[in-house]
Amino acid sequence: MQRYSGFGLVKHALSHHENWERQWRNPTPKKQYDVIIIGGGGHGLATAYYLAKEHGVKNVAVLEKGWLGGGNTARNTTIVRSNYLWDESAALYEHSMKLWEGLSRDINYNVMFSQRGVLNLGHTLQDMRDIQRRVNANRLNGIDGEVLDTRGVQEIVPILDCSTRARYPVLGASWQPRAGVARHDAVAWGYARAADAQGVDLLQNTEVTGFKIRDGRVHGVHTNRGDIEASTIGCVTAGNSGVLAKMAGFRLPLESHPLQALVSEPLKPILDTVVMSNQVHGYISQSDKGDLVIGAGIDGYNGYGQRGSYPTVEHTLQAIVEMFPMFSRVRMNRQWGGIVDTCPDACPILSKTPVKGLFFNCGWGTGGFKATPGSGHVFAASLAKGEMHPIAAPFSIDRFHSGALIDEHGAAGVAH
Ligand code: FAD
Ligand code: PYC
Repeated sequence: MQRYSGFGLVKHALSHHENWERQWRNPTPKKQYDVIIIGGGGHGLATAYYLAKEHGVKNVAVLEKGWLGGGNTARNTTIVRSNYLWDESAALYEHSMKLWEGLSRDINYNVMFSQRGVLNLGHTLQDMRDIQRRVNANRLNGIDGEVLDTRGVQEIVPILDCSTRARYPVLGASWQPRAGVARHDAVAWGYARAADAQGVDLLQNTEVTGFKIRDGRVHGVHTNRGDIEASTIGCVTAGNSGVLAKMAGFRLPLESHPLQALVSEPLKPILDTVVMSNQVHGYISQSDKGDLVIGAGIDGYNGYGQRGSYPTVEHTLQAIVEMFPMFSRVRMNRQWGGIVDTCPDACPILSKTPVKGLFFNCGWGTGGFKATPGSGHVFAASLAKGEMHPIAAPFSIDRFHSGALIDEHGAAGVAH
């Protein structure tokens, strides 16, 4: 990490950014790489970083049609947790959680990972049964979790309306203390800088427009900056994955939906944990800047516009005000949307494809930010070895033929 003297800091603070050191190079694309990663979001950048660092595969390019992190990675609400129901997903998200716990040190970049805990509220007897079951399953998998009653929830969040007057009274919650939030763009920038330092070429404004496929094997890509060869390609394009699969000549069981979020004006510290309610249908945390970070479900229609709609905003704020009446006079500052790719079983796809050498990492839907380190780590191992890593293997597209689906609709939470 670059060190500045006190004088250097003052000079740079007043310099309007002239002569600031670039965090990564802006290389000209080579004609050939060993591995191409399509998509410069967190998952693609993490994949490139671990490929270079852990597998010694350094002749790697990340091709990003826009700017690094400009997809869902820098548009999400940054909730990180690993309290998923089934063994396969618990293993994947907990692998990620452990990497989160050492990430700032590993990539030498402060990703502001804050383990402030996540509450998933229960409002009905069935919610509480599901919570009990999920927490039991989590504990069997060595994942921290507790079932709280109404009083336990109120102690953690005194400003939540836990009264019996509430339309959906709070009967309790699952509580994962190691869960929390992180700074999303720092995650993209941190992985980008670390990958670049390992020799990875980060190619922005480079859009993949087609694949070079011969005899059932991939040989490279067509881009708006010319053709680039590679015999191993990882496609990590989130909401656009269906479009890329079509270019490669197959279909994936994905739907692309807008998912939006909004932030309020900054407030003094008032909420020091994350609260999610599937039933009332909203979730909220407070950023270190003080804004309330708010979201809810996907927009019901399919689309590729990185924008949302008024009805979802209104519905989301109704839910938040219902749970936190004291926020009714807070003003909203900004709203935005991303495009998420949802799978029928609310689990991702990490898989080989019908085209040899072409792998897909997608279908994270509304919940992939938390998986960024783990997904990159196991996907890199899969690309390096040509075989899916054991943690990734259950998420193959074969499950849609075999029927071995992993239904995580319950744990996927509010946004589904
Ligand atoms: P992205 O960051 O979307 O990266 C994919 C990249 O591929 C994009 O940059 C795109 O430009 C690029 N690309 C696409 N097509 C091409 C092409 N043809 N050529 C080159 N590049 C291409 N998850 C959580 O865990 N917790 C949350 O709290 C949470 N909240 C969310 C809130 C919102 C509003 C949204 C939208 C999502 C949320 N998510 C959350 C989901 C999470 O953001 C995503 O699952 C995750 O960021 C996906 O990361 P990625 O790197 O796969 O995709
Ligand atoms: O997966 O925890 C999650 C989440 C929260 C908001 C959007 N996704």
